[in-house]
Amino acid sequence: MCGIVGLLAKQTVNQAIYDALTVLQHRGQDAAGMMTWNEGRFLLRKSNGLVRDVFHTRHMARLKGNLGIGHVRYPTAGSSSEAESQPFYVNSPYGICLAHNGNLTNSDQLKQELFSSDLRHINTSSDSEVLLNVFAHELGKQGPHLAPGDVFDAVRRVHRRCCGGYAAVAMINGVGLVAFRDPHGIRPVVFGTRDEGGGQDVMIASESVALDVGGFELHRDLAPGEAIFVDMEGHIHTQQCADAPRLAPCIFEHVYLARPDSILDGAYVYGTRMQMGRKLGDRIRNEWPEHDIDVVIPIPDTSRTSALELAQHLGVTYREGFMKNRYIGRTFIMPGQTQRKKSVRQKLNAIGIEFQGKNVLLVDDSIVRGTTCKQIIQMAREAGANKVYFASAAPPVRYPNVYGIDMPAARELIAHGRSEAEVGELIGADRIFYQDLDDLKAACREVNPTLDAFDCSVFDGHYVTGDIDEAYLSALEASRNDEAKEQQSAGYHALVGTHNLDDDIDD
Ligand code: PIN
Repeated sequence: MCGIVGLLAKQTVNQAIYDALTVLQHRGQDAAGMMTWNEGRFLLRKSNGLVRDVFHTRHMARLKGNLGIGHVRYPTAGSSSEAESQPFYVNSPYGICLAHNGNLTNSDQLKQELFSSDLRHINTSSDSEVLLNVFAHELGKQGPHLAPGDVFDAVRRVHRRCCGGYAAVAMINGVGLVAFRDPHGIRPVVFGTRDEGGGQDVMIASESVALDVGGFELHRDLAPGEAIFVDMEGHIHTQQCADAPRLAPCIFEHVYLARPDSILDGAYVYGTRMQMGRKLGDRIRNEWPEHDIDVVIPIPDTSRTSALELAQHLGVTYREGFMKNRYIGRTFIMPGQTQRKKSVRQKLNAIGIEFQGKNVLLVDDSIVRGTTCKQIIQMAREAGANKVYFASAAPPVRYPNVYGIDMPAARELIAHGRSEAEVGELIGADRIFYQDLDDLKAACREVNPTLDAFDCSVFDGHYVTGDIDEAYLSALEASRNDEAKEQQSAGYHALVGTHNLDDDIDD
């Protein structure tokens, strides 16, 4: 997953984009980038690392202009090389740059088409470069003077060619800011405005928190298949560009990916997580009315909201039994299993008095690979717990994600092909409780009753785009399991080491 932002303002945008990227940092900590447009030229700074490490004062000073886009990346397709950090740029037609969150599921086929029919070369393994080139090619079919309708026609053809989950923001040299969302609205994107006195500024971002920090008023989410075009005067144009749009947003955004203070598709994530806690509490009480749980302990941070509600609903004490080192990155989001394993103990420490002699119910947002929760259960035992029960606010994650979340190999998922009880045993829990999938959907609908369908593929193996088969999943597994990614990454770093001119030419 990644975070994207676009801004057209009456004043320099670099600081506001930087601030927005900082609040979207949870969506990707592997690389960051910003491209601004100033007097007919694009200015770029992108590199591996956190936002605060990528942009130095000297870069910011050179990122001039009142129009810009930004990106934070966690790699899904392709490697984690600097060459594949975003935004990407193409010089024809007009000069376009683009930042993308999601994953194209027909990227290989598109790449071939781009080369043989559209005469375009893709120089990385990133599907975002593919998306940009498809958009550029389709835009090139419109006349030399782009009207809003021309931009929307191009997006319409992008939707016809591209499959998968994608939310993208782009700048067209001298024309304006564009964003579009895939016809199922799998990945989120919102927009809003602020009036600083000199006129209207428009921001587009993955999550509403980015708008909050900049003082923007949230207008709404882009509808599935919809595009927004902001012209150079700041006028907003929107149009539905998909033939058969149907909202089915990724439910995992509510489980874990999004910040709780974001509002996605009209649902406060904080609220959906509270409901998840209630539903799970109900399930535990129904399954085990005579339970002997002494204390509910969240595994920080994401599960706190659900765990607190779960405890209250169950009538059990809630306690903070783990302290988190806030200066360490999220475990889930680091590339490579070796790194993930190593960081758990650096990240969390148990507070002995909350565990000694007690039957504890640990709550996490989800169980994905099962490696960190196994270690955490072990830590709880070492801290003196009597019984250690484990609750997941999400159902078992059994299937790979193909829409931009890094869960590519089924065999890396602990619940793949296993029962709930088998997972409990493997992670060393005395008893395990999972959320029911219908309850998870209901939790989101309690907050926004109009949310009808979701992409729940990681839980039920049903891929809403309808184009995923076994062959696709096997190929994905081969190219994107942890081992393959570690190797790929090493190769790219060596290449970048000799060819990276970023500091010289771009910033
Ligand atoms: C971590 C959120 N959350 C913790 C991410 C662990 C799965 N993992 C998904 C649980 S935080 S494992 O709150 O953002 O810090 O199943 O792969 O072991």
